[in-house]
Amino acid sequence: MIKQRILITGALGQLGVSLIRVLSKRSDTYILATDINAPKEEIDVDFECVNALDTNRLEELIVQQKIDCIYHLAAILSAKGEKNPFQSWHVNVNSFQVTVELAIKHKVQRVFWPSSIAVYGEDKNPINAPQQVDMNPLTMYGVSKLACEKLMIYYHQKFNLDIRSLRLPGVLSSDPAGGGTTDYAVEMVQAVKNGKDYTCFLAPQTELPMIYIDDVVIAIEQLMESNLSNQERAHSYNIMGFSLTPAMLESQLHKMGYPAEVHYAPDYRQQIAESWPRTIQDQFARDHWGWAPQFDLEKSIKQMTP
Ligand code: AKB
Repeated sequence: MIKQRILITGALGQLGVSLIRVLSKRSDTYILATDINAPKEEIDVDFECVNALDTNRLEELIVQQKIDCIYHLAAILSAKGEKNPFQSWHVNVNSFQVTVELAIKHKVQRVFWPSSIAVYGEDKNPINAPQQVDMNPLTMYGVSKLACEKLMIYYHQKFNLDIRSLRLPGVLSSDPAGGGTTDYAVEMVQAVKNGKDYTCFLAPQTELPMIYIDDVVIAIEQLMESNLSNQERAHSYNIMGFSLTPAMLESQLHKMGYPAEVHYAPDYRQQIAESWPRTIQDQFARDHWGWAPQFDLEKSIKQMTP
């Protein structure tokens, strides 16, 4: 018997692809995946090409499919967003607004939406950045994520919308992200594991928090299934797996027997990375719903298929 009917936006992105792999194994869950692009390979769940800004079509789908849970993943990431900040704001904030408005109107029971470490920016490159601190993000992506974190709290207070969120660091996975500042990590692993030299767009000592995709999916499932108090629901929870620099990744790959060379040519993404924390505190997630990462760097690299 189907207990939950889920709609996912941005379903073909780095997060969506892995989330679908896991959620589609549940026999009691119906999944409708949507994305602005068509899938290149067949996927195991119902799929429809929809722009996450298309209120009318999304509303039809929510009603037709009796959707009771939305994972809103569509977004333009930090580096791509800086090429066209107006579009970045438009897509990131307005698609959030569309999702939330439809969720409230159609009494969707629960919404998941990912925020990002890009919301930080006040204190350049701090170690162990706290969950709550003054924030002045450098990128439009960060500005839009911070605005949506505030909106999330507003809609929860005003309409009792059950919307939950993780503040994600860079994500390592076999599927590429696309348009992010932390993408170098996936690119380097893929190139070097394939025996190809790689030129990294960040400087070797640039330290950032990272996480392996399977840990993200586990965290999403835990967060979505946990009983949170009203106060706890108001957080976009920091989580991280390990901290990483390009030099550490290069050296780990060499240690694991991949000899391809890494070169460094930092570009505009260096400044973005330097505005983000080196590590973040994830104690709230640990205390409130039992978050604990399973993957360190070596285990993550082993899992990643080139
Ligand atoms: C990006 O690099 O833009 C993303 C993020 C940290 O949210 N991976």
